[in-house]
Amino acid sequence: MESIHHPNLEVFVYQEAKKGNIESGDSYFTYMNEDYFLCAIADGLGSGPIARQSSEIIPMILAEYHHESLDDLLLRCNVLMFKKRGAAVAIFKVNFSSKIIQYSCVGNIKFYMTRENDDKMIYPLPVMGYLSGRPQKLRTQSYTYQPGDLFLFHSDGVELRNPKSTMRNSSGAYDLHNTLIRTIEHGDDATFITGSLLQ
Ligand SMILES: [Mn+2]
Repeated sequence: MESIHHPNLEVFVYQEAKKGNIESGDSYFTYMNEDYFLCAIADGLGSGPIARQSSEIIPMILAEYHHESLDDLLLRCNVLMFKKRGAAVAIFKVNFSSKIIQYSCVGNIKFYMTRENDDKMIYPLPVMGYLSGRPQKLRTQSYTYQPGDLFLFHSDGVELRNPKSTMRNSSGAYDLHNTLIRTIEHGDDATFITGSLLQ
């Protein structure tokens, strides 16, 4: 398990491969500097190495161009999907000084954010489809956050009946991580990333 522990945030990553495959068709990416945290999940179409060939483009591009806008990053990734199977991709950026999260997603990746003592849950809707190398419509959404807010980010290998109550019943990112490992159905390519936004 990869985890990040920092005054600005705490993050835990879980990934597994479809039963019988060595490699997951999902890829993920995290990067952090003093100004922002960038995080992405890519779910390659198909499974195994073929799926991986598409999804692994995303961490490679983000590692190099993490300073660019989310939509520019997705467009770079989209171009490189040409003649590959394609991938569902979601990226978010946490800006520490402005306390703003930006989110952009094409396809079936989910992001939720909850706040203690507040019944609302942030749940940005994706642009439908997947990155395929064809012209792609994109939409970045922005939200403010407060210290203590909890997020959950996952590929479609994770199925949750009630993400809101699962999140509200956990005491933080690590607790949520452990709860999900215990409760999700295992056996598909799956990635989930839980995080607590701190100062
Ligand atoms: Mn999947």
